[in-house]
Amino acid sequence: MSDRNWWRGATIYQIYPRSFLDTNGDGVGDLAGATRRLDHVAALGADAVWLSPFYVSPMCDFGYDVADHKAVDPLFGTLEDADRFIARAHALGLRVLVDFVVGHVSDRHPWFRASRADRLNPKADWFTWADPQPDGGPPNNWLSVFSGPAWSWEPRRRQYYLHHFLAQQPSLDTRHPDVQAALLDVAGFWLDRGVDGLRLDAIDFLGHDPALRSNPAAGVDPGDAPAKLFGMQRHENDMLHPEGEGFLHLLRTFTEARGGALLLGEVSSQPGAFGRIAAYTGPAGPLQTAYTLAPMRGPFDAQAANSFILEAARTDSSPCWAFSNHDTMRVASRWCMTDGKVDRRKLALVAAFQAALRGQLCVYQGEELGLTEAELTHDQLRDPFGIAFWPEFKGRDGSRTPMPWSAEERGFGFSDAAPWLPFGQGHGGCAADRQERDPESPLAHWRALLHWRRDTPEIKHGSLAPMSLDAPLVGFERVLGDRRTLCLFNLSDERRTLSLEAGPAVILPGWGFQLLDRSIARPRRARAVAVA
Ligand code: ISL
Ligand code: CA
Repeated sequence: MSDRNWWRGATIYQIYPRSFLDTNGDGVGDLAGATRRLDHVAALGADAVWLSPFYVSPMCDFGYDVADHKAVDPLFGTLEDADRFIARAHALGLRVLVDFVVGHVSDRHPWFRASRADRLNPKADWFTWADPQPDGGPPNNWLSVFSGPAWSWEPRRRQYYLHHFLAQQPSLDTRHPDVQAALLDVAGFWLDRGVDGLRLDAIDFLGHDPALRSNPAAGVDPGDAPAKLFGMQRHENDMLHPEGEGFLHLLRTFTEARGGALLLGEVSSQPGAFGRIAAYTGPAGPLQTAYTLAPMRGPFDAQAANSFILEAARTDSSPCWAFSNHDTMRVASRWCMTDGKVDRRKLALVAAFQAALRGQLCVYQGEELGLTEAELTHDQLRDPFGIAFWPEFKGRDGSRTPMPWSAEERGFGFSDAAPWLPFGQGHGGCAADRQERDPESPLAHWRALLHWRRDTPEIKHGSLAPMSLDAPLVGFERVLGDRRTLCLFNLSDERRTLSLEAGPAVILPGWGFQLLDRSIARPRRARAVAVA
């Protein structure tokens, strides 16, 4: 396997720097803190680390509103701290991905400051500007993901500008050659500093109908609170337009010419997400891999698991499997509860299922500790998305609370000061140092799983053949050459029996899983990961 293919089957650990480790006592995690705990990431068995944005930003969207792509926000440190992070990661054998917010910038970014000044400046067309309707209203009915219209008025130009997210996040026109050159320059800046890949934010929003036609109306899914407004229309014209891929192809060509870099896309949860992942990551697609929040919207049952298995089996697609991240409810609270409490067996099963899939993995900080979604009061919320939709949707802060490193230390080893968000309920008891001493802990399971994945060629690189089993059993076989591993999962509390052609009936106890080597037809317990 050539070095350029290091990402195949890789596990990418996501660090949300604000909440990882604070080293200067201001209650906010920083790059020096992220660097200090990289040994935790390496010991877990990850291959790479993705750092959420740490660039200069007014932090209206906690860094996803970039005001200077080439400078570190003082809250997080300096450019030298970023260099030290990269060097330390490389010394530990970890690749580094940085977040690349290609679709928009902060309204304080010099590009937008110039563009908004008048209609004739050199950057006048770097963003999507449109005249008002005769009644003064916005040019069409497009909505922002974060609530309200996707258009805001700029009195100096007497025009509206497009923003798919906050009004403070004007959308770039990535079809404009000067914008493309400026973005490639940013990519080059970080590649020159040694990063190995880019996580590309919200790529489904890069293209829209050039005629700016309104979206057709649609029903709202009442169970999906963030869709309360956004889901009131079918997003036919404001996003998912093929032109959006144009810049991604340019970026791929650019990175390939520089020795290669991993491009990891973030695909929206609009219907057809996995089809789009195939289009982005298949043979003619611009990216190596992409993930979507779509699977995180529903329950984890046999039907859902089978649908993920079918997606993982597609040879025309290279998905990245993420079950938690900074945008969504933590997996422990979503899929792993029994009678209101976290069920360690379910945590282990979901982790094993994820780790056995074909493709790449994203593991979000704290997922390896089995952290639950924190419950915050309205006063404690910082996320504008949550503030806009409270109380139906409580936003994303519940997944962004600080990491508990030490059960005994003050501030759980995260910070000496009051943290920017409170710790989640019970998170102190889940601290990493406590789990280090517990061989049955979620951390121990995750370590075993990720090392097993790394050391088992058919799990890391093999094809995936779905098995047709009756619920509550689901399973698949991973195959590489003459190596085969059966991955079987019992999504119930009861023992089940299964006849396999190669051997005797196998009993799968509880919410457990076993891995079998068909050639020897007996359970091959995956080093300490099987749950009985
Ligand atoms: O599916 C969606 C809308 O249909 C959303 O999940 C969307 O893809 C997601 O909100 C995009 O998230 C990314 O971009 C945002 C930022 O706030 C998130 O943190 C980031 O992950 C704007 O930059
Ligand atoms: Ca700090």
